[in-house]
Amino acid sequence: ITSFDWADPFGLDAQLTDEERMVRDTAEGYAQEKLQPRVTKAYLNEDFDREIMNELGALGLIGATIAPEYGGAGLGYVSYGLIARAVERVDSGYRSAMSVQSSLVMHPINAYGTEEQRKKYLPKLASGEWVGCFGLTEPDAGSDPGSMRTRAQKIDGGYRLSGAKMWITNSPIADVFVVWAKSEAHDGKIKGFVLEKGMKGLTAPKVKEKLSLRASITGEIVMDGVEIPEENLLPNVEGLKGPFGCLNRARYGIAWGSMGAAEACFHAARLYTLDRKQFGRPLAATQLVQMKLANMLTDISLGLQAALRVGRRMDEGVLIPETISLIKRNNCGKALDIARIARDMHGGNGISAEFQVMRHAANLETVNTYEGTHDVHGLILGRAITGIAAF
Ligand code: TGC
Ligand code: FAD
Repeated sequence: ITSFDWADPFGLDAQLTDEERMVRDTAEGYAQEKLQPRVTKAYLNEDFDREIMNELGALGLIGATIAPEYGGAGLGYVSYGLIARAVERVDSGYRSAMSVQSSLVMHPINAYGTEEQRKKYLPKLASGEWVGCFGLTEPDAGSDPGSMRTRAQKIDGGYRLSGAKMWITNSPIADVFVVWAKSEAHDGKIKGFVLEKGMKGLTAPKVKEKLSLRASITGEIVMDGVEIPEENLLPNVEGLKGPFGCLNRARYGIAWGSMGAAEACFHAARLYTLDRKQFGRPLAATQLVQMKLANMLTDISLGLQAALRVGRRMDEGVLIPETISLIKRNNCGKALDIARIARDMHGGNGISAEFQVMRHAANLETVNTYEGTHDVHGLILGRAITGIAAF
C-alpha cells in the first residue's frame, strides 16, 4: 500500500511528462514570485499591469501551443492547461489575459488566417509586445451570439464594420482586435476580422466598477464604420464554428484554471482551520470542517483528472466539444462553491483582501458566467443527451 497524498491523491504529477512538469514549474514559479505579490493592490485599484503580458511572453507562457516559427512554444494542450492552473491559482483575471491572447486571438489567426497574417501578428502577440482581444458578445447577444448585430459591409478593397461588442477582456489596452461580424459579402454569415488600434471609428472604452475580475481590464469595442482592407479578413472559416473553435480551447483552459483557484482556496482553508482555535481546539478538529475539506479535495481531484483526460485527447487530435462543456461547467461551478465555502471557513477574516479567498470567490462568479454560462453548458449537454435543443 502506498501512502495517501492529500495534495495530489491521484498522482497527477506522475501522469505528466518531464516537459509538462518543467512548464508547470516555470509557470508556478513565475505566478507565485511575480504575480502573487502584486495582485491584492491591482485588484483593489482595479488595475491591470500591462507589463504582465511582456513577462508572460518572455517565459513562453502566451500562445504556448502555437508553433515556434510563429513565436509560440510548440507545446501540447496539457501544458497549456497547467499554465492556466498556475496563473489562476493567483487570480482568474491574470489567467483571463493569458487565455484570451492565446486561445481567442492567436488561435483564430493561426487556424483561420493567411500566412501573411500569421507572420504579421503571431510573434508580437506571443512576446506580449502586442495585446489582443476577442469580440463576440454584444449588449443584446451574450449566450446567443448568433443574434449578433455587428455587420461587415463590402466596400472597394475591403469591408466597413459597424456595431458594438460588450464585456471584452483586454479591449481598452488592445493593439489587435479579432471581431466577429455578419458579412454581407458572405450571405450574411459570421466571419472573423482583424482590426488594429488607431483605425478610424474604432474605440474601446473601459467597463468601470466591476465587483469581480478587477485585476483584469474589460471594455467595449465600438465600431463606427471602421474600414479595413481585404487582407484583414480571416478567410478560412465562416459561421459560428469560427468563434466556437476558439472557445473550445479557452473553455478547456478555464477548466484547468478554475481548479487552480479552487486549490488556492482549499489550501488556505486547510491551513487556516488547522491554525485557528475556537472552543479550545483547532477548527480543523471539528467534523463539519473536515467534511468541507473532504468535499473540496474530492471535487478538485476529480476535476483535475477530467481536465487531464480531455487535454490528453486534444493532444492526440481528438476534440469533443461536449466533453469541454462538461469540464468547463463542472470545474467552474465546483470552484465557485469551494471558494464560497473557504470564505465562510475563514470567518470574518474571510472578507479581508489579505486572506485572498473572497477575491477568488468574486472572480469565479465571472468565470462561471463567461465562455458560456454554467446553465448554457448544461443545455449543450442536455441537447447531446436528448437530441433536443432547449436553449
Ligand atoms: P449551433 O446551432 O449549436 O451551432 C452553430 C454552428 O457552430 C458549430 N458549433 C461548434 N463548432 C465547434 N465547436 C463547438 N463547440 C461548436 N458548437 C457549435 C455547429 O456545428 C454549427 O456549425 P454549422 O457548420 O452547422 O453552422 O449554435 P446555436 O446558435 O444554437 O448556439 C447555441 C449555444 C448555446 C451552443 C452557443 O451559442 C453558446 O455556446 N453560447 C455561449 C456563448 C459563449 O460562450 N460566449 C463566449 C464569449 S467569449 C468570452 O466569454 C471570453 S471571456 C475570456 C476570458 O476573459 O478568459
Ligand atoms: P445572458 O445570455 O443574457 O444570460 C443571462 C442569464 O440567462 C444566465 O444565467 C444564463 O445562463 C441564462 N440563460 C441564457 N439563455 C438561456 C436559455 N436559453 N435557457 C435558460 N437560461 C438561459 N465576451 C467576449 O466576446 N469576449 C470577451 O473577452 C469576454 N470577456 C468577458 C469578461 C467578463 C469580465 C465578463 C463578465 C464577460 C465577458 N464576456 C466576453 C462575455 C460573456 O461571454 C457573456 O457575459 C456570457 O456569454 C453570458 O452572456 P450575457 O452576459 O449576455 O448573459
